[in-house]
Amino acid sequence: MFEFKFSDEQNMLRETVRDFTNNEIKPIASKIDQEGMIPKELIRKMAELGFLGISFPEEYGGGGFGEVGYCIMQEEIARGCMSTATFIGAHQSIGTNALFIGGTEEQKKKFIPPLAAGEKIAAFGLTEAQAGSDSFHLKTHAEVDGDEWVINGEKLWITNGGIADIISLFARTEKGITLFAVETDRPGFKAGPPEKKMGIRGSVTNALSFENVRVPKENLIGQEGRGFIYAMKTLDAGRLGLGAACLGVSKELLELSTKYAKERIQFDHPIAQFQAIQFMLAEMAVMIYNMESIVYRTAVDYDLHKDISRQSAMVKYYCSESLDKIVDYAVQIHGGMGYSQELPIERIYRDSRINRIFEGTNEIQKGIIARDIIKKSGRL
Ligand code: MYA
Repeated sequence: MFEFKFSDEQNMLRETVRDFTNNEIKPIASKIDQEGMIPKELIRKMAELGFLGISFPEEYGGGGFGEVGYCIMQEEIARGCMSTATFIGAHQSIGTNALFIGGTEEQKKKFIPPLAAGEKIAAFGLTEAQAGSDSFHLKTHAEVDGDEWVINGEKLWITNGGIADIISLFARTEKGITLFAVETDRPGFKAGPPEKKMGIRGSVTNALSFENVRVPKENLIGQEGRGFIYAMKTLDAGRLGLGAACLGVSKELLELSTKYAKERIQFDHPIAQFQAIQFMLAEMAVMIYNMESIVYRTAVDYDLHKDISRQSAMVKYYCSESLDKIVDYAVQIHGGMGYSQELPIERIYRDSRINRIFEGTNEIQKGIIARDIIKKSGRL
């Protein structure tokens, strides 16, 4: 018999993160949005609770909860604040995970513990002005000079770029795209001002420039020329975590919408009694059930070290498209109140839209899915 069931430990993790979100994140989520930053104090508290390295094995200072645990945590964090979920995702799921995926044993032992403990913050440096969807054609480059690599180039749209201590940086060398760990206190590194965005305003996004930035040879992560594969493998996990965050906020929206529909009286009846509203709630619930099913099925496979490239592209595509429909229904059900800044719905509406764009646009995800289907002659 196959049973879909979380362990006691996983349920406890969910409870812990949910309490934290209710007590520490929800009360300041609107402030985070308005002030365009996540308070250092909140980051410190999350670090203390082990949230910033929850997925990594304990031997590298992580929580040992794997991808399933990471997805549970991101679901609960996103219920309160998508800016905070984005900060965590950029730090843990792609920034640090790239070093974990590509690094040698020695490099993992060196770089992962301070990041998993949240003593240092990471960012993922792949995107450039002319290398967004076409990430393979990035131009940032690195040349050897004695015992060091010298890096030159510009990165764009880097989440956490302006607050990171370490960038997992993808640069071109003679042997192809290569991953480097670049500490941001090295001379020649500069972060531009935070971008002004439609949503996830508390998550900082910056352009970065590298002008003759020197790193020791040991900062070349894994094998020279293997960087693109490391980037793609990292994004496999990142896209899955993004799906989990979409799932969490969708659950929050369904709860808020149901509560409101039961309380709001029109034509002498709670609007929950009207079929037009019921159909929206039903569609939201169906999408959430589907999202939950694919997120955790894929997370289990990731923890079993299976290749999840197609599945995580499906998760990212389906969950972000569903969230957009769900948040739109939530606004509709709440009517004028859904459009007002008095409730969190308006902020969630703005925050949701990015999920169809970052970690690879949904058009790129469909391309990845289609290529795999064609390669396997239609067999899943
Ligand atoms: S990070 C930036 C995101 N950027 C992207 O996602 C870029 C999108 N582009 C691509 O994914 C690739 O360029 C595509 C590659 C797919 C188009 N595992 O021939 P190729 C190998 C292992 O397919 P291309 C961001 O936004 C492949 O076999 N290997 O290349 C973060 C081949 O190898 P070989 C793989 O045609 C924002 C080689 O690579 C994989 O150029 C912050 C080349 O491949 C793989 N998976 O197309 C986010 N794939 O040559 C924070 C390929 O040996 C999020 N290969 O045969 C936080 C969470 C959200 C919270 C929000 C609140 C709700």
